[in-house]
Amino acid sequence: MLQFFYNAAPNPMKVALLLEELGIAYEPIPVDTRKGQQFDPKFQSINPNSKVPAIVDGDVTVFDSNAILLYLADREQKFVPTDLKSSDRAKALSWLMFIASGIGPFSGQSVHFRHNAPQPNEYALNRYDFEAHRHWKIIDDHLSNHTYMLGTEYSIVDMCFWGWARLTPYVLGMGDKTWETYPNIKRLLDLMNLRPAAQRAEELKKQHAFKTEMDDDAKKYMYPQNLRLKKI
Ligand SMILES: N[C@@H](CCC(=O)N[C@@H](CS)C(=O)NCC(=O)O)C(=O)O
Repeated sequence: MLQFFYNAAPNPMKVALLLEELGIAYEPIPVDTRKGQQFDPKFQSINPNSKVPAIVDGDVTVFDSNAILLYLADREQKFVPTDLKSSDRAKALSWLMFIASGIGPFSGQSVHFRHNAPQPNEYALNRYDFEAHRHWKIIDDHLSNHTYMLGTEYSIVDMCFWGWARLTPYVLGMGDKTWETYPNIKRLLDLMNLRPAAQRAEELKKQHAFKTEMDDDAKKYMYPQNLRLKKI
């Protein structure tokens, strides 16, 4: 059975949603990153980047969330434009990479400097918050005249959007005001949250008891760079 290495963070949740949409049988395997399980050599042989998600599908191992989305959608020929030369396929690739290389990293750093950094750092927060907003505005503008990210068809690009969009009020530190600024993101998010697969994906984490405390031990695993700064 396909093994799905995950936790409840945005990148694994994209893949949980696709697995649920496809109805593929899978074994969810928790990787508790606050306990340092991402550094277990057995897991590192699956993902040398020591991050979730990753999957093992028979002889095939795939890590990095959007690579997994594309692999599974191609394998099943569902939720992705399959004509490799088509404009729709090119659009899917563009948006997948945009979310992987822009939305994800800038939102992640925005969360870090807003909520987790040991000292306030106005310069870093301003930079990442600015870039997170800039990227989310591009998505919001795009969704002002597209029902789904690729137009009329629901696809893995929407699933990849969903993983992060659920957290934008936290990412941007704006709470419900987020939706006044980004109403089109809210529209698609609400539409997707109605999907039974999205609800099952949200329920998945209840099967496992992930550590919730961000204590010193968790910080050691999550922010190993702090070791270089003696005073933190
Ligand atoms: N580019 C990767 C990023 C994966 C990633 O950053 N995963 C986070 C959870 S969303 C993680 O494993 N964090 C644990 C850590 O950084 O130690 C992807 O899209 O899968």
